[in-house]
Parts: sequence; structure tokens; C-alpha cells
Amino acid sequence: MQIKTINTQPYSGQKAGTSGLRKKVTVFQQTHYLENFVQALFNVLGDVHGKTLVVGGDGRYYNTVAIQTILKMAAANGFARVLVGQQGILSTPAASAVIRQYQAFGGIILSASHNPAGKEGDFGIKYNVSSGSPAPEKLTEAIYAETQVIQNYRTVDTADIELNALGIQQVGDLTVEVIDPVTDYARLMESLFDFDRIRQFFQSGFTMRFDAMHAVTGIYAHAILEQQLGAPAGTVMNGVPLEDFGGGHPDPNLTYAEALVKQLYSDNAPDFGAASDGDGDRNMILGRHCFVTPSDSLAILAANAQHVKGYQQGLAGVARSMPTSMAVDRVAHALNIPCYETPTGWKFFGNLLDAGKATLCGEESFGTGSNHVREKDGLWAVLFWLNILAVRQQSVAEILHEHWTQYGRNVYSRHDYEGIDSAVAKQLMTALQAKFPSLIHQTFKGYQVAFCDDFSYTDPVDHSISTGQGLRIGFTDGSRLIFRLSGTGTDGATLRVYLESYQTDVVKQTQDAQILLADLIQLADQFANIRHLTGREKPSVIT
Ligand code: VG1
Ligand code: CO
Repeated sequence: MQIKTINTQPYSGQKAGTSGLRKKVTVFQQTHYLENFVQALFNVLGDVHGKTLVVGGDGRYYNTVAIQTILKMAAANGFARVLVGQQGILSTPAASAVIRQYQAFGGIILSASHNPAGKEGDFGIKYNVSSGSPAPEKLTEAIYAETQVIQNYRTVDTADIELNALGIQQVGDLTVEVIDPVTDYARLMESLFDFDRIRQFFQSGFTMRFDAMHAVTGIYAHAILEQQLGAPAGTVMNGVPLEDFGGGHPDPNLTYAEALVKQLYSDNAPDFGAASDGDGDRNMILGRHCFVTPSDSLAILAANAQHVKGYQQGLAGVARSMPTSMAVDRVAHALNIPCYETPTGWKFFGNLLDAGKATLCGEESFGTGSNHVREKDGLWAVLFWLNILAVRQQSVAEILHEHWTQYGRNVYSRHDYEGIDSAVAKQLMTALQAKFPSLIHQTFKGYQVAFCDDFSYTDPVDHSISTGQGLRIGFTDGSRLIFRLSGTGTDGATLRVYLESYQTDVVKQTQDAQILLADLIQLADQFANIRHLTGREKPSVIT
């Protein structure tokens, strides 16, 4: 088969954000745009002869077009084997699992996660290394540098590869194997959780709704929850993946998963509710008339890990991203295990997981995971909860409230201001940081400022340093205000304000977080001048 070398010119801005390169579909549709990025990646990887690559995506519009391009380029660049999900599908955690299981050299995941899909929506691409972990910053920076100087890419002239039928095809010297996207992942889940017990739990009348939001987890949830675990048909809602995710915004939170939230707060609510995002790595946990924040969920999983077969031997440590609440720190303290604080983005957990320093990890952005893969994992978190509920035979609300009684409640909320002007967002952050010296040790509404900084992180394993990871204002009672700009959006800027206080009064603990955080919400506006600078009266999304 003839290898073609095609001349091209660099595009600016092919820089990975928090989780890969995310742009509008129309940006990816520009001539050679995707090819440039993929060739830059292959150039940085060096000699790939004899190596195996995993390829799959969340099924959004442009997924299979991109996959055909990538397969042909993989053939021309000398890969020996590509494992690709049937119809181009692999959820992000399943891709990570497949990379690990087949000891692949790495994998390419096509997804823009929860960002809307379709012709006018977003698309994304990212590379994961042989451990299954998102590429570290060193690698993403090298790829970016390569995109700036790229002059040609290699591909082969061949018909499109058949992605619907399982099995092996030859593309020149490249062996393409179309694999079932669910099988390996489901087997991994079965090795971690007590499926028999969960099956009995459903048989005993326990009810749940899982909202796949017309995105990739539909096929995984149908197979695992309904077929394997025997949950009644209809347990999975919006379970058919669509190219445009049904026009929705598959972000599992109180705003975008409204239909599910309504059901869980209705008179005949099921016992348990959960949702996942576009690419299956996020999760939201709900009980009857009850919402568990992702930060609390991480803490509860850590505190109950002994009930779950895959984690019975104990946790080596836990890790959370800096803006995630400190609820898990309290559990770690009680268990006498270390708790690591990393910048936002799953790639920062990779080294801790590889080194066996952390077993469970989590982010406030509805991301939870463990050392079973190197991505956050939505269905895994749901199964973990199901396993705990089946063992403890208590409601979600009872488990949550008992947790708060024992550890205190880290009252938590995130306020997002989406789609604001990028220049204004930068100005807001600069002005806030300039104010830091005037805030230190001062008292506002009874909160005394203990420290202000711009978070930076030194990786305890490879000692790499990441700076500029978010502005923090910490108070003497442990409360925190954190300000960050999103690194995953494609429209203007998104300001994220993270609010946290600590409450030991059992009566107050059950009050609404927005009420308990009211003073801190006002202080955030006072310090950062949010309403004035952005012209927004309130956040666009509150989680
Ligand atoms: C957001 C979240 C972050 C998460 C990232 C990728 O990033 O805050 O915690 O790791 O999305 O998640 P940012 O930079 O927009 O705040 V996913 O499900 O989009 O892969
Ligand atoms: Co995601």
C-alpha cells in the first residue's frame, strides 16, 4: 500500500487545555487540521513500529470521520496494530481500560466530554499514554510545539475501514481489530464489585434511574445495569447514544440533568439516581430527595471502601484536585492514609496512581475514579455506590447524613459564569491577585484570611512543577474561596468560583448549601468584583 506524504502548514492554537484539544467541529473540519495534530502527536511519539494504538470516541458528530483519518495515518506511520471500538465507540474510562489490558503503547480518545455535540457543537481529541493516563503536560507541550512547525503528514490511500463488524482487517501492514466497546470494561467492573449482591438488591425491589443523556454511557449502562445486574428495563433513561446527544448538554449536574433531578425529587421517586456525561467519565449521585456533592461522594466512597471487594485490602492513599472540598481529607486523616492535593485535570493523578500512592481520586466536577484505570469513571462510581447501598441497606440520605455527623460537613458549591468575555475574565483574575496583599490577615464577615496564593504543584513522583492553577483565599477556620478560569470551553471564558466552609452543627448541616455559604458568596463578589466586571447578576450554573 502506498504511503502518501501530504504537505501542510501549521495552524495556531492547537494547544491542549485541561483535557486535550477541544474546538468547534467546524474548526476540526478545516483542511488538514486534524491531520496536523495527529501527525504532530506521532512525530513526538517517535518510532511506533510494532506498537499497538487504541482508538475510540464518545460517538459524537465527526467521530467516525476522524477515526478513518487516524487509522489511515496510523498505517502510514508504522503502527502494527490498532484496537478500535465498534462503530468508533469507546467511553473515556473504557479506552483507558483497553489500553491497560492489551498493554497498548497508547490511545487516542475523540471527545469533547460534556460539551454539546452536532455540526455546530464541539469536538475534541486527546492522547493517553501506556498506563492509560491522559498525556502529562510535558507531552502535550511537546505536541503543541510540533504543531507549530509541522510541514507534512503521512497517510495511505485506501478505502474506509469497516467499523461495524467485530474482528480483524488488514490495512497494508497495519492490523485493525474492531473490538466490542463494553466487554473488557464490564469484566473489569465485575472484578471490583459484588455483582451477585447488587443483582439481589435489584430483585428485592430497589429502584434506580440512570440518565445516560443520549451519550456514550447508554450502551454501557444498558449492558451492565439492565442486562448483567437485572435492573428492570427503563432503569436507563436516554440510553440511545445520538450524534448530537439529542441536542442536549450531557453534563451530569443539577442544571443540565434536570429531568433526572425532577424524578428524584418527585413523590414517587426511585431510591437512587445517577447520570453520566458525554464520554462517560463523570457521574452525579442522587438519592430520594437528596443530592450528594461530588466532593462528599469521594469522601463517602473512601470511608466505605472496606465494604467493596476491589478495595477491601485498604486504600494506599487518596487524592483530590485543589478546588475539590476537603471532605476526603478528613476521611484520610481518620484512616491514617495520605491525601494528595493536585491541580485540576485527571492527568495530575496519573503519577500518584502509577506509584501506588493513591487508590481513589476525585474532582469536584463530578469526577471520581481509582487505580483500576487512569481516567475518572462515571459508571464505576455508580457501581461503587450501588455496592455500598446493597451492603449497608440504608438510603443515600441516611448514609450522607451519618457521614456528616461523624466527620462534619464540608459545605460546598461551585458557581460558574459561562461564556464571559476572555479579556474581562483575565482582567478579573489579575485584579483579584493584585488585591491579595491587602486581604491577608484581615477579617470579613467574621472570616479571617489566613493565606492567599496562586496554586502551584510539585508532582511528588517526577517533581515536575505546574504553576498558575487557581487563585486561593483560605480562611483561618478552614473555609476557602477559589477562582479559576476553565480550560475546556470553546466560547469565550468561563469563570469558576469554588466555595467551601465547614459545619459541625448537626442541625445546620442539613440546610441548603447556598444559604450556609451566603456570606462567602458575597465575599467572593466583593473580592473579585464579579457582577460589576462581568455584568452578570448571577452565575449561569450552580453545582
Ligand atoms: C473541567 C473540570 C475538571 C475536569 C475537566 C475535564 O475542567 O473542572 O475538573 O477534569 O473539565 O473533564 P475546566 O478546566 O473546564 O475547569 V471532562 O469530563 O471534560 O474530560
Ligand atoms: Co467527560
